[in-house]
Amino acid sequence: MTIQTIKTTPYQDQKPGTSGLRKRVTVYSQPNYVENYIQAIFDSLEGFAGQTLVIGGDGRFYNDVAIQKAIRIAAANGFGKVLVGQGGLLSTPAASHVIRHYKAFGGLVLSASHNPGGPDGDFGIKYNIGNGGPAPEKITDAVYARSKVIDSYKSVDAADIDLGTIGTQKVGDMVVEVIDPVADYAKLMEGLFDFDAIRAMFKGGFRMTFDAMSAVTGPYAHKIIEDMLGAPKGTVINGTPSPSFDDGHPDPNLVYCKDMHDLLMTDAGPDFGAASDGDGDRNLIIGKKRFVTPSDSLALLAANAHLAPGYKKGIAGIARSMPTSAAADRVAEKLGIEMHETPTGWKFFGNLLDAGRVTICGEESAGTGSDHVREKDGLWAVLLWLNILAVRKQGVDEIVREHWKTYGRNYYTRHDYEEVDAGIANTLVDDLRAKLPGLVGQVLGDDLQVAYADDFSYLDPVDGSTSAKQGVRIGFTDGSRLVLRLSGTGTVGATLRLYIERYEAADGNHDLDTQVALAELIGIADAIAGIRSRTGRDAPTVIT
Ligand code: VG1
Ligand code: CO
Repeated sequence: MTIQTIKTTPYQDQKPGTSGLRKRVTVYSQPNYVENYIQAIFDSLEGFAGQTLVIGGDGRFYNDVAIQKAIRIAAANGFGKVLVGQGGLLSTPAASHVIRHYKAFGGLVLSASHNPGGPDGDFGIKYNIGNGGPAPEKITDAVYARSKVIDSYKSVDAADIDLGTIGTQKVGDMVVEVIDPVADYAKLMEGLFDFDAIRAMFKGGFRMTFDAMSAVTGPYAHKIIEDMLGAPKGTVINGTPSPSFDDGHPDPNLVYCKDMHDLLMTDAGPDFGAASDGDGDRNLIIGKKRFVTPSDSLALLAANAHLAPGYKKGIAGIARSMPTSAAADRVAEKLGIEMHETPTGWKFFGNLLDAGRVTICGEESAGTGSDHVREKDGLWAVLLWLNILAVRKQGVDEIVREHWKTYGRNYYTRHDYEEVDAGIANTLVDDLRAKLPGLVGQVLGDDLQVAYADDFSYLDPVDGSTSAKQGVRIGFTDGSRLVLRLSGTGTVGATLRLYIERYEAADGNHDLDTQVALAELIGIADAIAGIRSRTGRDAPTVIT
């Protein structure tokens, strides 16, 4: 094998966002764009000679091309072994598990998650460290710095690997093992949950629909939900991964899963509906006539986790991203366990999980997970819900209502304004930041008094690092909250996210329509930030 050192010119835009580097396929297919970025990652790491690297992706367009490049660059840089999912597939949580299970040095997760795919869609590359989780900012900052000055990368002159056949091949001195992407993950799930109880529930006539959105979760869901848990064939829909997600938008929310939602709202619909995103780390949960917001789902899963064998000893603590509603905080308080508020993005949970300070984590964006891996995990959340339903022998709606009667309800919504002009969005946020000190103490709307107004800064209690400017928060004395931040995963213009929350006590009214319950706060947010006047939009692009 000849190791080649190939001259290259750096790009200035390879800055990782909330979750890896996401760009249009048209950007990624520029000369050496992939090569530069992967070499910049390896240049920012130490001690991987002879070690194992895991590679897998969500099967989107360009996955196969990028994987072959990644394998050659890994071989030239001295990795001893690559583990790659058959067909290049590994869901993000499964990749995290494979890294941990085989004690790999790290992994490359090739995905742009919920973003659309295809030749005109998005692609993404994320590096995960040996704990199975996304690289912390210390590493992503180093990768970006390196990418701006890189002048060569290493590769080998080897043929493509056959990704279709399970087994061992060689690229020069490096071993490449193509593995079943589902097997190890399925075994992990079987150890965490009461499969017998869930099987019995399906046998008793329980009906569910799982929408894999033509993305990576299909093979996992077919195997676990239909084959292992005995749900009837057809329970999993859109279960074959497609490079363009069958021209869909693999984001499991009420916009892109509207048909399923509408079906669940009818008497004839199934008992339970669920979906996951492009790379399988997000989840959507809908019971018969009851949509469960991700923030509520986090609180409910934390409160009921002990019903699953994997968590029967209880949970050590809970962490949620800052914009996620405070519903989980009330559960932590009642259980007498630690509660942490972190910036957006799973990378901030890693230290807390590694230190054993939290067991369950979640984000308002439909991500929930636990210490079983170091990523959010869509199917895990679905299986924990099924486990809880099977043990409690109640429907989703009943369980949710009981939860609110115990803890109160955090009405919650997120309004996204997508593809806003980046200049306008940045000015909007800057102007809002400048206003914050003057807001404290003011009474807005009828009688909402501002208790605090700041730009969230996080001090990691484990490694002492600080992450500033993580989103504007305006909190009111009654516990209501407005949060505004710019997305770090979009690829065109800027996406403005406005998060709105209001607490209604345990004995309060839990039956309001969410948008109605939050109308006053939504109006206040617009008045302070001038979202509609500045963006020229009269409504959000997506409401979740
Ligand atoms: C979004 C979500 C965030 C999530 C991230 C990655 O980030 O808000 O909670 O961790 O996507 O999810 P942003 O910066 O666009 O708000 V995934 O499933 O796309 O890897
Ligand atoms: Co995802």
